[in-house]
Amino acid sequence: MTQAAVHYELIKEEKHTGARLGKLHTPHGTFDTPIYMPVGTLATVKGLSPEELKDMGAEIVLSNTYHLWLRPGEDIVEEAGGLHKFMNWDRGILTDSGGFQVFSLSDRRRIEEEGVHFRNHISGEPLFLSPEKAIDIENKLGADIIMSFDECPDFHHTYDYVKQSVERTARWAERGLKAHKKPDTQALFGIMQGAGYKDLRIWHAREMAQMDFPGYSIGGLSVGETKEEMNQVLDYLTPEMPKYKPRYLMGVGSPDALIDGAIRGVDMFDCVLATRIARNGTCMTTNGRLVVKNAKYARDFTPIDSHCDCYTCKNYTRAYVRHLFKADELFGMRLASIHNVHFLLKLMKDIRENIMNDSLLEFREDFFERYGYNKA
Ligand code: PRF
Ligand code: ZN
Repeated sequence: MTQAAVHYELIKEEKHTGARLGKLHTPHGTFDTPIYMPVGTLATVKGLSPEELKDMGAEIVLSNTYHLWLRPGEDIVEEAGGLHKFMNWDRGILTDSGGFQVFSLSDRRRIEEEGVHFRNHISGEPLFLSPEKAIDIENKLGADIIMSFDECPDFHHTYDYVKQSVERTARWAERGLKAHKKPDTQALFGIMQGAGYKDLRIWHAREMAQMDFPGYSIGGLSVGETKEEMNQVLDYLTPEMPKYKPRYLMGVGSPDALIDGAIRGVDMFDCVLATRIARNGTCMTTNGRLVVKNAKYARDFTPIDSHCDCYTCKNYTRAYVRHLFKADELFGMRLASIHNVHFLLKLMKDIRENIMNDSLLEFREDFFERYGYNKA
């Protein structure tokens, strides 16, 4: 009997919502949930050192099978002693399976029962990825949590298409489970799809629950549907998911979606948004988005967010960060990235505190009001 690599401990359910407080026990530490995972696609959270991430309180980062397979190649990472050693990060790592990236990055793909034929988005070289191949790469990369290989169809794709796609994704999940060689050190999560079709979503959730994965991912959201549509899916989907297993909402991480996802019982989130917008000078603040490049900040000697105690806000002003962006200085991107990642980590901390106090709905109201989500 093998020991599961990751164990979810349910600590508390919020009184007025579906939100839950939990602990995720992994081979690289125990993390409080709901949790936000910064994205380090290529084994680096762009511009930030592991020490900086730790100082901010990041506990688990996401990396991508697809990208690391293309470069430097999973064999080099394995030779280095695995992803943790390779990138000098001794906390949690989760790898996505490549399924989504194949569909979002490459053109001319051909999906078959066996897997997907597509082209390298950098060189154009023909490539093939299957559930077995994805798991083999993930086993070599060595993340604590790995994903099964899935297809992520458009939210508004036809019913017939999504039905045959989700049935195939269920078969791929089963093949991934069989191919997984390291269940005692790496937890393989099953990904659930079904676009906007309730019966398909629920069918898939039940099918996957029977396969007894140590955790479940909700895929196929934040792919062009409205926020209301996403919340509707979560409303009927999370109650179908195993209660004592972690629930991960893939690629979703705008501040409102973190709160609304947590309210519906999601435990884990990741998103490139915070770091991506930081690199073009957009900061998330208590009072909404702030585009620090704007001329109005040229003589603004206050911090980006006066409520924030990140390294950037403790030491630098809007005027200085604006200057760095105007002068194309790399440090500006780093300072904005530090602030944005810190902002989301702090938001998750606030969410957890408000679950503890059964005050998540009041917190949501207040946050949305100040962030500007309630304005039409
Ligand atoms: N599947 C996988 N990765 C993903 C997604 C998905 O559906 C999404 C959708 N938001 C983000 N990342 N494998
Ligand atoms: Zn800050």
